[in-house]
Amino acid sequence: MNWDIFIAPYAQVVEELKVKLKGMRQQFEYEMEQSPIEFVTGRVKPKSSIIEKARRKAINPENIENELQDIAGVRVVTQFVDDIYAVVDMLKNRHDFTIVEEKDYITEKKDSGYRSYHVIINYPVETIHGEKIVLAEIQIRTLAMNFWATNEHSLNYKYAGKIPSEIKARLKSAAEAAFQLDEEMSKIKNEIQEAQKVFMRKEDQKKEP
Ligand code: 0O2
Repeated sequence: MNWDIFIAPYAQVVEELKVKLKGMRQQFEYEMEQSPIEFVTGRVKPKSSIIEKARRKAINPENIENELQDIAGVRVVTQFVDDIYAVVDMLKNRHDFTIVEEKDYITEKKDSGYRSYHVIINYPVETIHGEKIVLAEIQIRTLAMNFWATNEHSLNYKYAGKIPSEIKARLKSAAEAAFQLDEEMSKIKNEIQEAQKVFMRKEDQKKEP
């Protein structure tokens, strides 16, 4: 298998999805005061990680395309947990790809403490040989979830997947602290919005003759 030829459609999908999702963010900024999308990143899984994951999951090299869902991956980072679900709803309303699976690791966090919402899509990409349907993964998470996951991911890399149990326990409690921060920030935002509404109503009443 020629690796460059194999990976080219995935690289194309990552670029297209980044443009589209960044476009959503831009549109929100033009039309509203704030966007549920803070930033968007994307990457093609490196060859060594694809081979390692396929081996770990006992995937036949012939089936990598159909069974490895995250060779093309984009990440949407939001400020608040509510924003994650707003983004998921928007993804569901789109017609340029179909959702094949959803993994809600927010209501059901992973053992490590990991929280995020994963949407797996079938994305039709145009190649020089015609249309090709490619699997891609969109990870949607808050800034706090992203901070935790980025750190935990680098530690996992540093310890070659064998993080000492004491550090694992501390990471789990750090994940809870990050989630509590998310909840507290949401409460503060909602209370401020409520207070603003009451203030506006009172201002309107003052103007009435
Ligand atoms: P990378 O470097 O991000 O590409 P799995 O069996 O869990 O490895 P699967 O079945 O594809 O994989 O499903 P999952 O767990 O829904 O999605 C895997 C991806 O989610 C990971 O990709 C990570 O990006 C992220 N993820 C899942 N669990 C954790 C976790 O505990 N900590 C962190 N930091 N990220 C997580 P890769 O292939 O691991 O790596």
